[in-house]
Amino acid sequence: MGKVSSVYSMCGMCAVRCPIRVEVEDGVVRWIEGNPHEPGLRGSICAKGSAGVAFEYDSERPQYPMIRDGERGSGTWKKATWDEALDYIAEKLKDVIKKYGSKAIALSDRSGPFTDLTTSFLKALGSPNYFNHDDTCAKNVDMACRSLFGFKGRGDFSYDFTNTKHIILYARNVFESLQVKEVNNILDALDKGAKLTYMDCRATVTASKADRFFMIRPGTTYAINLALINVILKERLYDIDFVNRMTTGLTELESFVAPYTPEWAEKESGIPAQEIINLARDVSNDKPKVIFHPGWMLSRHTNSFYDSRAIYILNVLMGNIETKGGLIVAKGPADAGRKPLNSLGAKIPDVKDKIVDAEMKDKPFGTGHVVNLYKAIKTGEPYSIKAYFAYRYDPIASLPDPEAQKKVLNNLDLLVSIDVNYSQTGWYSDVILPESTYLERSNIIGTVKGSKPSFVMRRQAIAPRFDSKPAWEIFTLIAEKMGASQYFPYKSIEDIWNYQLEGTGVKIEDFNARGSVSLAKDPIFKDRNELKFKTPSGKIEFVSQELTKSGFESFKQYEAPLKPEKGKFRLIFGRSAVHTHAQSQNNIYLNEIMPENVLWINEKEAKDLGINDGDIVEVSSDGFSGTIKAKVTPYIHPEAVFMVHGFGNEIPLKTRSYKKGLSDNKFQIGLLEKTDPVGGGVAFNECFVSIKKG
Ligand SMILES: Nc1nc2c(c(=O)[nH]1)N[C@H]1C(S)=C(S)[C@@H](COP(=O)(O)OP(=O)(O)OC[C@H]3O[C@@H](n4cnc5c(=O)[nH]c(N)nc54)[C@H](O)[C@@H]3O)O[C@H]1N2
Ligand SMILES: Nc1nc2c(c(=O)[nH]1)N[C@H]1C(S)=C(S)[C@@H](COP(=O)(O)OP(=O)(O)OC[C@H]3O[C@@H](n4cnc5c(=O)[nH]c(N)nc54)[C@H](O)[C@@H]3O)O[C@H]1N2
Ligand code: SF4
Ligand SMILES: [Mo]
Repeated sequence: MGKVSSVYSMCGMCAVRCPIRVEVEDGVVRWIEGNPHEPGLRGSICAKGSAGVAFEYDSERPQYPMIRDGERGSGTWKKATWDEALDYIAEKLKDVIKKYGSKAIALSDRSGPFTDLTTSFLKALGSPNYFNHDDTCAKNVDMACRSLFGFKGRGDFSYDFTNTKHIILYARNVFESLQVKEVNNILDALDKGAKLTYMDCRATVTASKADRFFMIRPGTTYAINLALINVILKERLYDIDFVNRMTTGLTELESFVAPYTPEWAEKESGIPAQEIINLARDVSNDKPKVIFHPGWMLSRHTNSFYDSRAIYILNVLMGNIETKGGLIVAKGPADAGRKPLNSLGAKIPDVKDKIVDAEMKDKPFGTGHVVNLYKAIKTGEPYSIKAYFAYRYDPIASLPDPEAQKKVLNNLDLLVSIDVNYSQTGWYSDVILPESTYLERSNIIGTVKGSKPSFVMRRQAIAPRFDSKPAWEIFTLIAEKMGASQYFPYKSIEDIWNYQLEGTGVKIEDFNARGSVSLAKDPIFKDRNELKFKTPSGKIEFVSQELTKSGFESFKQYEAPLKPEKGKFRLIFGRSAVHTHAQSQNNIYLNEIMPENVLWINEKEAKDLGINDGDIVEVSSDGFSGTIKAKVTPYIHPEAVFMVHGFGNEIPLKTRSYKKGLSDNKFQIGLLEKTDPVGGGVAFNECFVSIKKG
């Protein structure tokens, strides 16, 4: 046996970024497990995390910088040195700046604990145009959270699953669309007798573990929520003292929900009125130790903002804010009496220009919506965007309608993808810059908020296998070529770490023992009756001043979702426990477990269409169609069909997944511009398809 070392780092197989311990022998990764020092993790990782070894030793990923050598998307590339590729980028950027100003440069990334690097990079170039993926994920939830609590988003709460008595999940498939720590905590709670209520249009693994499962009509959770609030207020089942003390707008809420009875909700959702009443009474008995999880999936209809808002309101009515077993306000370093990390952008002058969607007409609540970035690229309004970096982000695979997107992206003078895989966006770019993998690089230090805030470090475990670079170096080199090296003066990751940690009392060596540094000895709890929220009133605003000011209502009348015509179905989607979005389908292990997706269809509907389990069926929407195997099952609502997202790869260099399965995004034609009008989230679920035997 060679020399074995152990490195604490962070998994990179999905955006959850679980803490890991990596075992390295003679420079080769032999073993990856969950960081045993992390109490919630207890050494576990998921299948995708374990398959990190297969990802690392795969050669079907970018191995050197590549510059397009043909039409966009033609798939013909020139191998380039880093100097050539970065010179090419710098030259284009300088041209763009000369013609349109620095604000014509945009970047989007996956968000998370390391965005200080990308936002500071843009600041150094003089652009305000930073975006993340959230319009396609949980933007409506974030905006709902902001409207009630004044918080930035859902991340300002953590959930105390371990101590809760009742968890209510709305299309939040926790056991497949997973986060390892959350799964462990929920299983612990269930072991201790907590109840689980789950609503989905389909019976998932999570449904199989639930005490109550509602197979609900697509798009109707809002009806259930309005009826729950109705019962809870009418029967005075809420935490009266907390609500009176901490909220504004209760009277308005009461009169708004009055017509939304359980009997009415039954007609909308298909869930019996008595079940809704029972749920309301049951959770109220368990309050405040209950968690209504605001989920993500509710983010994908046109009523999702108000639906998510209703879920937060239910939490508040339970008085579960800042209580054990409820929603805990996430604490940052300052709450622990500690100095936060220095921002890499702290010494860079502020950018004068406003982000491109700040002055758009008909825009949703807040700014930084990536769909608005697309609008600006398309129309040049309110000003032109001509250069776009997609860093750790694959919009062509994750926003609707790839073909419509490509037309928009053709307006760019420069499109750069910085990725560890060949992504769909990379394949359409002018330049692909390969980042070193999460096992081959270190990141800037990140802050993780929670009841015990901490600083976290992703640390290089092995040398890069190919001619790749870590993001911090890529952005430093571009800044240098753009004449902004005074703002990015770093020569090594240690330079960056030392600068970030200055004055915090934490040193680089402090991460050696367990990979992170906790900033508080014990969980920080505040007195829930003394909480000051970041809303204009300092209270939880059922009637939101900020919404009113932006011209939006605080309560939205229910509108029934469209019912598909005969022979048509609403296309819904979600994850598998063994894949990450569109990035893992070519992984040699994960591909073996799940090489392609199938189409779930209700057995009665299938029978009418003459479709048997395992038949090949044709799925079509507005001019696009494809074939896929049918999974005929009683466990999906008859109005919906379902497929796992992320398949149908069209990049020949990924040979194992090439043309396997179908991409849900391709059916979502016209949805690039269909969003929740207030939250701004993409209304992916407004997609209808026809099915026939193939
Ligand atoms: N139709 C449809 N659309 C969807 C969804 C759906 O289910 N159906 N899901 C939505 C949701 S919830 C989300 S969050 C988004 C996700 O959409 P994205 O954020 O685009 O997806 P990811 O797979 O997280 O990763 C994006 C890219 O990052 C790359 N990457 C991974 N690790 C690294 C790294 O260490 N460095 C670099 N530079 N790149 C890396 C991956 O190879 C991938 O190309 O998609 C959304 N869009
Ligand atoms: N294995 C794995 N885990 C992941 C990820 C991954 O890629 N792979 N990605 C992570 C990310 S970025 C996210 S956002 C989360 C997503 O976590 P979730 O939102 O929990 O996951 P999804 O699988 O996208 O969707 C959950 C369910 O929504 C249901 N659904 C669809 N439409 C409707 C509807 O109208 N009403 C109701 N009631 N249900 C509906 C689908 O049937 C599906 O089972 O997962 C995270 N965890
Ligand atoms: S959930 Fe799995 S893939 Fe995602 S970071 Fe954790 S171990 Fe890695
Ligand atoms: Mo997501």
